[in-house]
Amino acid sequence: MAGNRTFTMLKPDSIESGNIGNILQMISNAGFEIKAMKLTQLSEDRAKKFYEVHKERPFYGELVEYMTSGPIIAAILEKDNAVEDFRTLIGATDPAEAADGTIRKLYAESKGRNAVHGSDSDENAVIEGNFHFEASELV
Ligand code: IDP
Ligand code: MG
Repeated sequence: MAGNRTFTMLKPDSIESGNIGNILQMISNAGFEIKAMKLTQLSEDRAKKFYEVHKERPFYGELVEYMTSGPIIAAILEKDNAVEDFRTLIGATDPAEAADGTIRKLYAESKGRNAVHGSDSDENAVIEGNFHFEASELV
């Protein structure tokens, strides 16, 4: 994935609120190409593992409960400078702090229920992509 791929999840709130079409359109309009995508639901064990880095944080339990509360869409996206550009497109973790025009500003409900995930480094993009997809599922 060396620099040109990132990993995203459209989180349960974006599916519940009916915004996945709008969000995928924004991702496409920003120049990202979808290399893999699936509708799936995280088990408690898998959500705990995905967010293990946050296990000491006070919101960890709430985060795992929310991320297992309904289906998600997992996807691998390609674009030059994918990780950084996608973080710019989604905006700050808390929608109250997210820039105008970002996905979280438009569609996130709160700091916890914040519509989308975006990898924070090239290394984590690879780890997270591999967590959700087999090599054979990539185009
Ligand atoms: P990020 O998704 O913008 O990278 P992180 O700090 O890595 O943000 O946190 C991971 C996820 O944990 C967030 O996207 C959000 O869903 C949840 N989260 C982060 N901080 C809080 C909080 O203070 N309260 C509730 N949930 C939080
Ligand atoms: Mg993060």
